Amino acid sequence: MSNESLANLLKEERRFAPPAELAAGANVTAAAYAQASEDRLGFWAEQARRLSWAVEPTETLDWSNPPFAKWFADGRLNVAYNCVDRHVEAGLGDRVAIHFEGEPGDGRSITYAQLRDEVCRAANALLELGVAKGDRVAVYLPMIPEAVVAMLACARIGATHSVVFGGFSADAVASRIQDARAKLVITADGGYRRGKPSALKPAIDEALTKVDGVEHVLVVRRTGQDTPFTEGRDVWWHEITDRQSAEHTPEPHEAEHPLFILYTSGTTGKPKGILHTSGGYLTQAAYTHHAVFDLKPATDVYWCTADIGWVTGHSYIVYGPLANGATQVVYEGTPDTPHQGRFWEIVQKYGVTILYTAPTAIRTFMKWGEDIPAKFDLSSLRVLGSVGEPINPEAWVWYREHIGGGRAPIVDTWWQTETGAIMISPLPGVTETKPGSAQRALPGIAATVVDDEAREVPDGSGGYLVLTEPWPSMLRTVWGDDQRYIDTYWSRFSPGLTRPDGIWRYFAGDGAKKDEDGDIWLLGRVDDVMLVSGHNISTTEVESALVGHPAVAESAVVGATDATTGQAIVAFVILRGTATETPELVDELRAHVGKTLGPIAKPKQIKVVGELPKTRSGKIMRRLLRDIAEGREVGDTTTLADSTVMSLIQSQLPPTGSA
Ligand code: 6R9
Repeated sequence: MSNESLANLLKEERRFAPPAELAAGANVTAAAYAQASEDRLGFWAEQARRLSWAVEPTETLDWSNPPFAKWFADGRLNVAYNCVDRHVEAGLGDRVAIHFEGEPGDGRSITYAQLRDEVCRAANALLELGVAKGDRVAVYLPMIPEAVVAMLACARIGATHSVVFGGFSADAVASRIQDARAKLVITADGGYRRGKPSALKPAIDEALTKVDGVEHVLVVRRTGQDTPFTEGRDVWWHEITDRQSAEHTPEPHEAEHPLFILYTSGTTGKPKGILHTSGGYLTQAAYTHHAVFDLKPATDVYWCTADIGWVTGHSYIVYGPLANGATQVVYEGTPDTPHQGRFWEIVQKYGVTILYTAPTAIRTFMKWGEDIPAKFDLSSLRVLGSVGEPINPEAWVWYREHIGGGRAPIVDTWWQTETGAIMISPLPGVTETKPGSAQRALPGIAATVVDDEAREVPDGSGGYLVLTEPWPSMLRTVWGDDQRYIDTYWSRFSPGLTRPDGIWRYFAGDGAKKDEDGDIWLLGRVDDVMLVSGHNISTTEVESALVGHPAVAESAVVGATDATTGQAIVAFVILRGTATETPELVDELRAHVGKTLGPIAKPKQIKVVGELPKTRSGKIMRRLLRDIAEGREVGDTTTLADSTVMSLIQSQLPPTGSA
């Protein structure tokens, strides 16, 4: 990448001030930035006091052996006690912790007192099954309350959980169980997806033919479908938990005790087991949930639509919200079952006030049309969050307008499995927001954009996003592979490795630019930056320009090898329901990109398709589209949410070569 820039083409002039009422009563004001920059460690020490410690920490950060951090190392706490018991002890036992909404329409509301009892019973069951502090437990469950209970039961007894997304195949589960050396697996007979029961347990049975060391499989009954059972190994969740005591004394664990491992797929190589520990992780998950969503636990109804199998589910369904005593919705299923208004029906039913979802979902709702949310009462919504990918300005504006009623501020939250919690985001009562920008590092967080030589770029330029100070919820290592931790995240821009300036810089793998105000715009993974005739152009910016045209619902842009320009821009677009594909429209789209970003960014080819290849967490897999654009056989599709998408796309396209 050349020094001068990644693309810095997109001009987005719209600005939205925080609503006055929200600003007046906001949990966090602009003063937090100043306070944290004066005394960063003091700021985090203060945030750690949101938690209940059995032994208060006296140390904040130990960075004597970088890049291996210890936070609050001499403190001891129990994470499950912090998420559940302490709220009951504070007299909030009758507050609803979880409104569970099953896909078939069943549901139950679980109070903090009930959650406490369930977590204690599950913890006692794990102990009966021989699970001890330090053991690893794999969790492979649908989005049901038992998933939350299972994670908290592990945390309570000091077992490290490794949640594997319920959509992953037997092989993917097997490699994760093997790498973590899990002793127990918690699964279910199945879950409901798209209106039908979908089996889970058979994948575990298959996975366990390939790995050893798993002593028991604990099986939640969710769908009641026929389920093979291995005598002696498999145990029904309800049978074992029903006979347990609802009392369990939470033992305090060290702040640096491993809380969980979560595997990130990565584009190459075997999945990395990202390790998170207890005190620092919970501190930042709780603080950011309080600050970024302005959570008022007594009155808000919060809903994060992520799956528990992703980091967003860990930090913003389980640990952050529960540590803060929130009332939240947990929904099992898909957004279009039984109809395309299901999300909005849920918002209306529970009076959801804070909604946290992903750009891929928002673009899908745009494609379905605004008349669908318009049928529901969404007036309870007061803060809207976005996570997972850069959000295109047009999708941002649509979200604000058609879901947020033109009032609710949007917080575009940048973070990663590795960062554990939100790092860059507007604050809803403080920030004047800009559609498409995550804007500014949160109080206590240091982020910037550097060039190839690790020099900070001036405002108005692009480069690589780096984090320049350790943070409480940072990953501690890659499970079992310290060297890979150093190589992947720290070697590119840090001292002793490649730089003499003494600053440790965490390389996130994302391209970014700073605008004239110093606000940060994320430009996608650096692998997704195109080099066209010597200019760096980000796929994100071209995609946003396309989505800015009224005929386009979604787009994915790749750089294909080109003899004259190095790379040529190839765009795949999904049209909105009202538009039809014509050569004139394709020309118009190309001209529209040229007008928005400049002629250099005009796609050489635009291909109209019905679907885009996405991972199960909704990220577009551009690598597969590059295979198509370059006329290669399509590579590994095992992490796609829907494995048939690639053949569908190919069948919709004319033979390679034509636009
Ligand atoms: C939380 C999560 C991390 C990658 C990250 C970046 C992309 C996430 C984003 C965003 C732009 C945002 N990403 N949030 N890009 N704006 N608000 O998604 O974790 O699954 O580990 O993915 O997602 O590329 O590096 P994870």
